[in-house]
Amino acid sequence: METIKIMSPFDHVFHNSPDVTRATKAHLPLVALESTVLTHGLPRPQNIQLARDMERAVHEGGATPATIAFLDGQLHIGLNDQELERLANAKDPYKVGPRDFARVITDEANGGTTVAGTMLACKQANIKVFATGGIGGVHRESGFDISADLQALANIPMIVVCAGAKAILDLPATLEYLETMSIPVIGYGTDEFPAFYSRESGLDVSTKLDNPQDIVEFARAHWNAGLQSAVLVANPVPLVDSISQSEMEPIIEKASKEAKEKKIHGQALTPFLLQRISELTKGKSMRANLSLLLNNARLAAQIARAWREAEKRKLA
Ligand code: PSU
Ligand code: MN
Repeated sequence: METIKIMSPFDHVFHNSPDVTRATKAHLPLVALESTVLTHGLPRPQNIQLARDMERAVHEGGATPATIAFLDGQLHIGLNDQELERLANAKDPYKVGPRDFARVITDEANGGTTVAGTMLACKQANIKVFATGGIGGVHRESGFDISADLQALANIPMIVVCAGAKAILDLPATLEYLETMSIPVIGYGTDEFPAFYSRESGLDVSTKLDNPQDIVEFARAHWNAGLQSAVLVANPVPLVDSISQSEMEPIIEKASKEAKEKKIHGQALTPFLLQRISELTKGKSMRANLSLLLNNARLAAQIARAWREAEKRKLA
């Protein structure tokens, strides 16, 4: 079926890569990947290595990866290797949430899109499945620092695969917010909400599901019921790379205290905490972070395939 393209004022900054265009036209499975993890979440050279590994994991899972980012104020849905490298080495890239779109466009700047920023781009590009590391949430340091990720999850209907919310956050408050905003939290093979570096948190998910087909069926039922919110899939970090909550907690407390003393707040807080925790664990937390990111890319590819299968059955 021919689709009629409606031009919007946003079109002149919006670019699908050739791979993404091909996959979209042929109704092949697509997985969006965020880029703040490259620009602000990981140091060089781990960031570019990870970006390539995540793309490969999605390919091997039978889907097309679409890393989303701003280059020179243009929003790219899908980056080639050269563009990935440009982003990973960009000087002072922006951290782009939804409120920063206009700024990065008018400044013609480079930027990594956060979970919320990536979801906004996915809405424009009509991508339904997205893999990240850990979503943002309610910070411990200030009850008013609530990530825009939660707003996006409340308003953009897609399946978001994460390893829980980042453990640096107030997890009970974050889960309450997700409930208030009618965002289902699916534990993938678990009843417990994973805590990013750790598989355990002592907190509940709203549903436990064990395979990609069931997740897709659940998401369809959710949207058919008239809801616009995302479905959050919480996929625990692989056991071999996980760190127990009791080992992580004193380290997170220490990093959090330092952030308060240094008066670090706003956009800088999450990158500061992630980096400080990596130093304090001598890189162990970063290994867990890399491992969970890859694990989420793999699961997202399976879900994207199940999504396309379900779409085909619906049309048949
Ligand atoms: N997951 C990671 N590392 C990261 C992030 C997620 O493993 O750096 C990023 C995501 O892009 C998320 C952002 O949207 O951190 C949250 O930032 P804030 O708390 O300022 O909203
Ligand atoms: Mn914040």
